[in-house]
Amino acid sequence: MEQEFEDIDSSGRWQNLYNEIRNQASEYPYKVAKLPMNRNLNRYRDVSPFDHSRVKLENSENDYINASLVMMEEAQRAYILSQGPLRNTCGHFWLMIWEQCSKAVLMLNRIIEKGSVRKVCTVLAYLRGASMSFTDTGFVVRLLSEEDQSYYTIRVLELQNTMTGESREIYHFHYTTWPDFGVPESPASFLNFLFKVRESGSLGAEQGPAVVHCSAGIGRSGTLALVDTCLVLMDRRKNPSSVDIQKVLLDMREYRMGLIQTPDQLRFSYMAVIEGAKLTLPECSAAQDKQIVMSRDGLEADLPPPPPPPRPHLNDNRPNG
Ligand code: PTR
Ligand code: PTR
Ligand code: PTR
Repeated sequence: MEQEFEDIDSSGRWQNLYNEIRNQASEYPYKVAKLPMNRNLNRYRDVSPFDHSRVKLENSENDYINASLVMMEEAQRAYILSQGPLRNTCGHFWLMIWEQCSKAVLMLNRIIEKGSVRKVCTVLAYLRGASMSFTDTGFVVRLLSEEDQSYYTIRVLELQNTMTGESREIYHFHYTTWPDFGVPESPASFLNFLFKVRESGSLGAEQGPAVVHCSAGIGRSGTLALVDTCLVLMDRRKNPSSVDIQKVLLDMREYRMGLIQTPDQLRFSYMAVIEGAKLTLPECSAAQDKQIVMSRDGLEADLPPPPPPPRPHLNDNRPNG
């Protein structure tokens, strides 16, 4: 994979490769997204969930939400990739999290993007510290704790279903420095975030799928899901070099359109998988040296020490998080 990466770099082929992937990606119908009654439930006209993999709300008159279930069977990973909730879809968003038994929300967009304050609203009301009621679907969200790091924040939220009186704790992992159509500052910082998410157990097969969103839920969310799945596959297969990033991306695009939005996001995914494999695959002996270098230059250098888990009893010890 590293050789492949260097070859593509030296021949300047990222744009071509990205175009090829776009051309090869399957197209499936997304008729429900386009129904007139669902028009104002979509953030972008050109980003719709395919009918076959859309997440359906169960306890709602209209079952539509702009979110897709991405199932990577061999890796035993499932993710819900979603658009950033809109003012009028926040209640649906929490309903989905409840019904799908998700343990975490991974938010990869910044609060203000392209200077648009409008994107601030919505799900982020809890950032202001208050509890927030979503009366249309009957949920209340409270902020229980918050740990700020230099480029991400981990929160624990209480999600209460007012219909039943039950409450659950939900992690909110917020990557605060990844611009849309851009890449994170380094593979090390991104991997550090991903490993935090894994440690929480939120991506484990025993949980409902984690909800990953950015603004459209395709560029940055696609990058995270791709890197995570590739690293799981490299770990599970006897021959890690058989993992083909392009093929995994095409597999993922069967479930949601447009995953990875720029050649540079594709290139970044390669770098993150290559670096991540060095950190997580113990059989590579070179990995050990590299890990030390990386933790000095990459991880520890730009990070305060990791926070204690927000709620110890939530932090289970399942392998592979
Ligand atoms: N729908 C617009 C588009 O397709 O470009 C973009 C948009 C819509 C952006 C709503 C933000 C919106 O947000 P909010 O309700 O979060 O302010
Ligand atoms: N029509 C929008 C645009 O091109 O700006 C759709 C869009 C927006 C697509 C953001 C992807 C975006 O990035 P992400 O999926 O990372 O939020
Ligand atoms: N804003 C995006 C764009 O115009 O580039 C919206 C988009 C979404 C474009 C999906 C293309 C998409 O699919 P694909 O990347 O497979 O062509």
